[in-house]
Amino acid sequence: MKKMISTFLSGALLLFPLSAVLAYDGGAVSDGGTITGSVKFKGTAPAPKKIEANKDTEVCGKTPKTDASLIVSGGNLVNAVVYISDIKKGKKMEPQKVTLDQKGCEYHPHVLAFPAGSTVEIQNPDGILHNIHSYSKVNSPFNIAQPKFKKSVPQKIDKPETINVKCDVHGWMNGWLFAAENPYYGVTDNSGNFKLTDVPPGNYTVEVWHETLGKTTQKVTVKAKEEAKVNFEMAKK
Ligand SMILES: [Cu+2]
Repeated sequence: MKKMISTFLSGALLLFPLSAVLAYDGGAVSDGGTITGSVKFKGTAPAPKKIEANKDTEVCGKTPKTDASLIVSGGNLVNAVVYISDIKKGKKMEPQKVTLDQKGCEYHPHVLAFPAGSTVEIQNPDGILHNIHSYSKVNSPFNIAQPKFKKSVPQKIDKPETINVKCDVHGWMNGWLFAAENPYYGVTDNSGNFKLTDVPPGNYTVEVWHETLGKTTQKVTVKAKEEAKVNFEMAKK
């Protein structure tokens, strides 16, 4: 009896962390469909505010800067992250090496999306001091002084989270890291379009996150080897 209990316990201990940790199960998908669509801005897009780079002007002032917190291009919403929020099983997810560049005292890209577990190479080609500071809650926050001679600093982001990053030296520098829970995500460009491929047939929730406009969701049904269309429109609240 004692042995049975201990076997049960060790089995339960083995199983519990697996089910708790493996929120997403990746593998081969042979009959996947595609989700495509666009994200539009509803209303008249405000003119982007000019940013005055009033520090290290010889480097930071070289290029004109505008506030990137709401960019609309021909009615299309730029820098919105589109993802499936409730998929548990699908194509393989591999950690990546991605780059966040601080060139010209701005974060490029402004919104960087990657699978959780990836390493972000934070680059400083400016030849001045930057100090990247993350406002993370799920992952441990980081605060890295990057003097001019430190061209690149790797930072691993382990858990899914949307993280705001700022520079403690240059107050206008503002960016976002989107550490995805699954491989079905994309960031809209000037076209406002997105495409999520190799999605196993099923019913899903597609979510859009934008730093200024918040979140919106829609349900979508994906059929084998077919394309499902879903279009979003977001407005200022
Ligand atoms: Cu900086």
